[in-house]
Amino acid sequence: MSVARIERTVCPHDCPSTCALDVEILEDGTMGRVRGAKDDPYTAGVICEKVARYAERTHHPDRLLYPLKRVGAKGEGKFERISWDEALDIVAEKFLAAEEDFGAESVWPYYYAGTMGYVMRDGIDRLRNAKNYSRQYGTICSMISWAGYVAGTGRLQGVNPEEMAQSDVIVIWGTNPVHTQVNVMTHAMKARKERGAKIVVVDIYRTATMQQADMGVLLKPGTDGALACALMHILLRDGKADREFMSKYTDFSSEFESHLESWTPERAADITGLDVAQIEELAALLGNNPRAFFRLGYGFTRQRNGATAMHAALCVPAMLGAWQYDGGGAFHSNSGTWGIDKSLITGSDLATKPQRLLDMCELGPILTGDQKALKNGPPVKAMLIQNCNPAVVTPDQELVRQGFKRDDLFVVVHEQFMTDTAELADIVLPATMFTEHEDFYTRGGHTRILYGPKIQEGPGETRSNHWLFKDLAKRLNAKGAAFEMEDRELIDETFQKSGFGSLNEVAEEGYIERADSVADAHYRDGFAWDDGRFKFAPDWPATQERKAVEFVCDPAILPKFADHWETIEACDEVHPFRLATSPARAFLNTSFTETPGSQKRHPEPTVFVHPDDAVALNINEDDYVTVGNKRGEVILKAKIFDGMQRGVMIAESLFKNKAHKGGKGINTLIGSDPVPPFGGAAFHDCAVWVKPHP
Ligand SMILES: Nc1nc2c(c(=O)[nH]1)N[C@H]1C(S)=C(S)[C@@H](COP(=O)(O)OP(=O)(O)OC[C@H]3O[C@@H](n4cnc5c(=O)[nH]c(N)nc54)[C@H](O)[C@@H]3O)O[C@H]1N2
Ligand SMILES: Nc1nc2c(c(=O)[nH]1)N[C@H]1C(S)=C(S)[C@@H](COP(=O)(O)OP(=O)(O)OC[C@H]3O[C@@H](n4cnc5c(=O)[nH]c(N)nc54)[C@H](O)[C@@H]3O)O[C@H]1N2
Ligand code: SF4
Ligand SMILES: [Mo]
Repeated sequence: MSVARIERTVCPHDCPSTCALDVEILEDGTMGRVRGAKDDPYTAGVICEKVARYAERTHHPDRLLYPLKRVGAKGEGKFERISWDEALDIVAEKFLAAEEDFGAESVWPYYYAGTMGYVMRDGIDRLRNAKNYSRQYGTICSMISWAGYVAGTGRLQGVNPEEMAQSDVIVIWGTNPVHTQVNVMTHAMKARKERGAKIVVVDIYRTATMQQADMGVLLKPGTDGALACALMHILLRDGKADREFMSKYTDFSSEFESHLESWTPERAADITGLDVAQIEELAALLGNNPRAFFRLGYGFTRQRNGATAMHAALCVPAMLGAWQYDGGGAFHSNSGTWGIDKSLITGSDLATKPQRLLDMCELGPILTGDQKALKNGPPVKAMLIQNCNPAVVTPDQELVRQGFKRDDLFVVVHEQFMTDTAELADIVLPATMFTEHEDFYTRGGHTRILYGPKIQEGPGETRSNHWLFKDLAKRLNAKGAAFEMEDRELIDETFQKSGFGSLNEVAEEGYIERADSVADAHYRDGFAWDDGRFKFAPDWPATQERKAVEFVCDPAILPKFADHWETIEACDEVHPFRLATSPARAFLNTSFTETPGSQKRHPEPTVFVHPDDAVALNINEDDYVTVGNKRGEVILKAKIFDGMQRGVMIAESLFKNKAHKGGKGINTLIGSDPVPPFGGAAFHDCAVWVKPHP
């Protein structure tokens, strides 16, 4: 079929690239090819394979098209079609009853980043606030890394990734951009081609990204702090630390210097499993090329010491004085820089009572009545779930599933597909996709705010999240200006309140540029603390004040200086292996687990096993193995791979739970204990036993 028109929009997924897209709309109104916009400087015409095939997802035969009501037992998957009116009457009745019997806090709207659009993602907070429902502590993705980064710089902001074009060394640390944010590679490769920049990748397995690197640093999970400290030890020892920069721009002290004296490369080699020679080689490369760009990912922070590891890694460019140079410095996320006035969308002024804050990662303990996790408040009796698939993605899955099966819990899931979570619901409502509604998006990995218009009609009786909030607000008697607005109006007002101009103006341009000046991005007038100094000695209480976060530990237990903190889930005789659940290339969390192209790339859940471990365990290629710990057991297919240290296992995730033999998904093994200092889940930090599956 021929192409009727090409529309410019934005990828809505939770990926730092937030690509600008050119979408073909065919004669019959369906979606054709999706391409990366060539005129967008960050996308530069390149997108990932899963979104290039987006038509498979939009026009998937399994898309939810009508509201459904559960008729079988919870989780049995038996539903019947009902009307929207009937569905919403039931939802309203259950929510009002929970509020009446157990108080407003017994209702817990739950969401995450299935769409990153502000209107469709964050609008759920407006309903929450207008009704005084329980709040959600959004820890699942970036809480740990945020904490570690801000502890150093004072602000979640860094050097524009396009500056990689001017770097001499690019250190890709704890992220696998070939899988998770392909545009980092575009810019890194360009720097290599044009100016011979060296690419270093620090990871715990030989990822597709590491395969393209000049130097792969393959360490043991949760040991990045030790590597960072040894690098700093060598820089000081060899006179390669920029003392002038440090004295002007950091809190560098003789006390910190003596702390680093003990961090010899030998000590770090012992902990990281690296060779002393390799640590020396990396330190020399950096010391001789301080125009170094540190692209710090999320992956290495999904450890119980992740915040301190992020902080320690971030200290290396500060000691090098890398920030002074164009193309030098660090970047993790720009989420601290948007300056969007979200108050209309989230109804931040609507709440009339304090609402308890429940940790989304503690969903299992919360639903199974753990009083501490419930903050000693009422049980959760009703939930609206959007943009999230917690029955797979949250830790401590046994508890999560047990909780969702409670007969006295009412759950409504608004979804595009019959996910594992939807299957456990009482009411399932069909949702539109990004091309079928209006929204705007920010770029965690870059500097622009992008507008994404509606370019297609949604199929069947799909409705947008915003439509649902408006309708539910009426039935629940929730009041707030934005419940009366159409999505376009809400975007327009939000842009104007934020000082970005009108929606029509932005739509014309396509984006809003929010890049800080080069000087600000490099902190040339000082870091974002009162004294303008980068902190090698973090002030955690001051870091806490930068965002509405809570300590989950006594701050006194945190290391005083950049350090390796021995808090990861240690191996023992029963659990001799360390498992990480690094993202799969063609899935995005559980999104795309339904599309044929992605399923072809990832036919079933696997685990990489080191050849020597395989021999010791009597496991052969493609054997099924059981991986377990005190939280449960999961069955995976073994792939023998020499790309990690002995004792490390990698299960590229996340699959549907039922894609696993035995029906238990990978997060069965992961703990929900909140990671210090402010919470989050240690998805790649897990001690396990492994044995052949009979
Ligand atoms: N294809 C695909 N893309 C995605 C996603 C996906 O699931 N699939 N998820 C999206 C989301 S929500 C996010 S937040 C981003 C996350 O993207 P990233 O920042 O890339 O973070 P992770 O993917 O969690 O992990 C990155 C790498 O860290 C490694 N790692 C784990 N533990 C350690 C450690 O202790 N030290 C070091 N050095 N490395 C370690 C993992 O092996 C992995 O290769 O990606 C987004 N993009
Ligand atoms: N083991 C392990 N677990 C992990 C991770 C890991 O690396 N390892 N990564 C963690 C991370 S970083 C994150 S961010 C979380 C992410 O976890 P989730 O946010 O749950 O991400 P997805 O699994 O992609 O689920 C998003 C759902 O939103 C739906 N959706 C998309 N757009 C819309 C919309 O407009 N309206 C509605 N109503 N629904 C929509 C999609 O169909 C999809 O089912 O998972 C975490 N879990
Ligand atoms: S998932 Fe990431 S890389 Fe793929 S199109 Fe979306 S923003 Fe770009
Ligand atoms: Mo994430």
